[in-house]
Amino acid sequence: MMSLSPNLPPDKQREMLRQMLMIRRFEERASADYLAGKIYGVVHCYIGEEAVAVGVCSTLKRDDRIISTHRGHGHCIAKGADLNRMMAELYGRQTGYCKGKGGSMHIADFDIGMLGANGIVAGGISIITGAGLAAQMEGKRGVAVSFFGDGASNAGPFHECLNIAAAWKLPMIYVCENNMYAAQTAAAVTHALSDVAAKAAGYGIPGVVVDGNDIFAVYQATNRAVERARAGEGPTLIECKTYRWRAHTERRGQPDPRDPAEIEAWKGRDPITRLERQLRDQGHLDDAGLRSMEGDVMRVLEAAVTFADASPFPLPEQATDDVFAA
Ligand SMILES: Cc1ncc(C[n+]2csc(CCOP(=O)(O)OP(=O)(O)O)c2C)c(N)n1
Ligand SMILES: [Mg+2]
Repeated sequence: MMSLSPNLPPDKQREMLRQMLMIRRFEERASADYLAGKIYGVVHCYIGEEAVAVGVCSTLKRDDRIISTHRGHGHCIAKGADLNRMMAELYGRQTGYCKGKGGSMHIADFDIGMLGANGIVAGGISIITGAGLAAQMEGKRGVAVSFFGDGASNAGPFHECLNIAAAWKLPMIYVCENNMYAAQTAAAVTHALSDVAAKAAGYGIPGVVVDGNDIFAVYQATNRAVERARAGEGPTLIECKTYRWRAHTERRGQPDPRDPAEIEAWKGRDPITRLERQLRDQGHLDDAGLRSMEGDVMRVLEAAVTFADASPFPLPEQATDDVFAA
């Protein structure tokens, strides 16, 4: 069952589907190219969780700010990052977001309010709470969104930031992507509560649980939180229950202790198939429309790969350029 679609124009709903498809195809390619040795560093795939990034970011304006995690491609794409520069960064090229020296976990684009992926679990929560304070001081009704995992919700920054954001009524939306695991550890091993959202009560702010594979449920919960934040009423914690389809990172022989039956069951709740079916049922999408959308996504992706592959690697003498401290 999918929640009722909000009163969104069909064009916007199709755009949400297109963005989810873009994330999935981008990562399928990134995974294949990583295993083929064309991509360096570490790649953490978001496949299966696409409805969270797209559902949340679809409620935001360009000037609103978000921060991401080590699993950041979905957030980047949903906030409008440039696919060419993203792929070039994964390929380690000069034309990438970090001139090829950062890789997957350091992509940022301040022009679109994307303050960065982050390899430090929970590290982004503090940075974006500072951006929430900045938004409050700017007085332009901007909001700031923190994406983080179930594992990160056990780390100090989560608690410190929710506390101060609640006390100062910062225009924050804390989005926990509860995919039930932190690397190899099941959430049940390290959480006494089954709902991360319940922790909001300790800070006197609303905490809501949503089906993170239902894009409209994510959209509606975020929209309410954004309205509350823009009205100066303070932060909300939204817990999106979801699941990653792939192992923690892309690596040959990467252990995945999860039950294959559990993985299959979650594939049956594919957020993309669910939205596609709903759009078809409403008469907003047909076979030709879907084919053309897939074609567009693949064209953008292929162009990004071609761009990345044709770009130069950074030169040895550029190794310390843009390094501010060592
Ligand atoms: C401070 C810190 N501790 C440990 C790690 C190693 N590490 C990387 S990802 C990860 C698990 C994070 O789990 P979660 O927050 O649930 O995010 P998910 O990977 O499930 O999206 C860990 C422990 C790290 N990167 N940073
Ligand atoms: Mg997790």
